[in-house]
Amino acid sequence: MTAHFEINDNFIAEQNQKAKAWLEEDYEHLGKQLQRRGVNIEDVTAQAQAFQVAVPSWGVGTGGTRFARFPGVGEPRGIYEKLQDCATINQLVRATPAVSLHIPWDKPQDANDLRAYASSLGLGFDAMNSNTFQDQAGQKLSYKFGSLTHPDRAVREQAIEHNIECIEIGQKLGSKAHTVWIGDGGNFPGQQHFRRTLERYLESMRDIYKALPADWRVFMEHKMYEPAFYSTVINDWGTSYFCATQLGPQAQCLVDLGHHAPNVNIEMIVARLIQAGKLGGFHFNDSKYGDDDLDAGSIKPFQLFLVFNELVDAQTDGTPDFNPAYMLDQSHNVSDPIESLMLSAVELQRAYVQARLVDRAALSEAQVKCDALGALTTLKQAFTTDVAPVIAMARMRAGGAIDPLATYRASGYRQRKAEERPAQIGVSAGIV
Ligand code: PSV
Ligand code: MN
Repeated sequence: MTAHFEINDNFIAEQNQKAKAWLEEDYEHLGKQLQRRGVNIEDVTAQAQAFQVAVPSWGVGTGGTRFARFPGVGEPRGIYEKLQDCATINQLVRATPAVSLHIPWDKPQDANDLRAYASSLGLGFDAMNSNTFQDQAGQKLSYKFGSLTHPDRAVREQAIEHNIECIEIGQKLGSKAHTVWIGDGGNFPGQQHFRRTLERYLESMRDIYKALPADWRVFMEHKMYEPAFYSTVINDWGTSYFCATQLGPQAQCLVDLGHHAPNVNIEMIVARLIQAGKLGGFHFNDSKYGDDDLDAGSIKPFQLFLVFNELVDAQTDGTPDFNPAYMLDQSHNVSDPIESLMLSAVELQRAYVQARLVDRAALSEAQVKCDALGALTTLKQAFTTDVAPVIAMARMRAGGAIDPLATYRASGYRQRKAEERPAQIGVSAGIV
């Protein structure tokens, strides 16, 4: 079945026509440059085309900070409209054919119908996400003092039930993984008994684990702080790794780049989790100070490259059962979410392609010879290679836009949606 897209394919082809001659010239030049390094550009373009990252259902709405939300025009008003926007992102960048769904924010009334609609747009579903960090209207018991780790068993049971429901919905949607992030933690010393709280987490997670279909994985997402500002139950990768080993082979760790202290060596955490066979997936975004949820690659592109360097190293090494799920998790208060998500997907593709260009034999040799700068320059050679022509060519050949941002803006998509989707009354809080 060919996917239905909102922007006319001929329009994209016309826009591409304007930039095609230059792209071909740049591509040819880069091809020669790579040839000198013994790399065939066509292989790299095929790698770029194979790269995929899932878009978060919640990311296509305007997010916000905890202080305010400034809604944009033509915002999607429900999950069906959100999927339209996700499909438009994929139409232009051709690297985002899956959506990661948040329940209950984007809970479908009829999961089978939603799946059919998504597939008509060329979309599938990646990992599900539960939400026990907020109270929903009509909810029986509050999560104010925790969910899966709450001292009251009844609250824990409610949170477990919710996670099991997410898995059941995900099964209907064709998803194969479930992500658990909890806001549980303490704001004051002494508020929580550290060991008992973690024991309760494991007890709750065991029930969720039992509900997993045999071919599913459960991801635990750690976060250093926020909303709890003194202690967080699943605060770091060590705790997450400990829990994953306690639970069993289907449990793995999810790394959200924004959930670490500012100078933490995230690429090394990634390597450690790979080595332990526990790297489940990513929430990609970028940050300057904390969990800023800025667009991927907007603040620390070298760090992003170094993360991908570890991923590519594991991939090309043939690491067994290496299958991390790639998802974006960012929030938009001042930009059009479609633009931000497109550019983030492109930044990830760029970091991936650059990491594929690392001369691994030269890097190994430098490492063995204790040649620190030889190793660094090998990485820098790959990182400073302008691979834009490769990514643009990959997109164009797949039917996407050479310049996704310019094509999107010229298409008038947002203006059309502003007319079709009149603003809704009511202000929702920012997300964490
Ligand atoms: C928490 O900060 C988080 O990173 C989790 O992934 C949530 O599910 C998501 O953000 C949305 O708020
Ligand atoms: Mn996240």
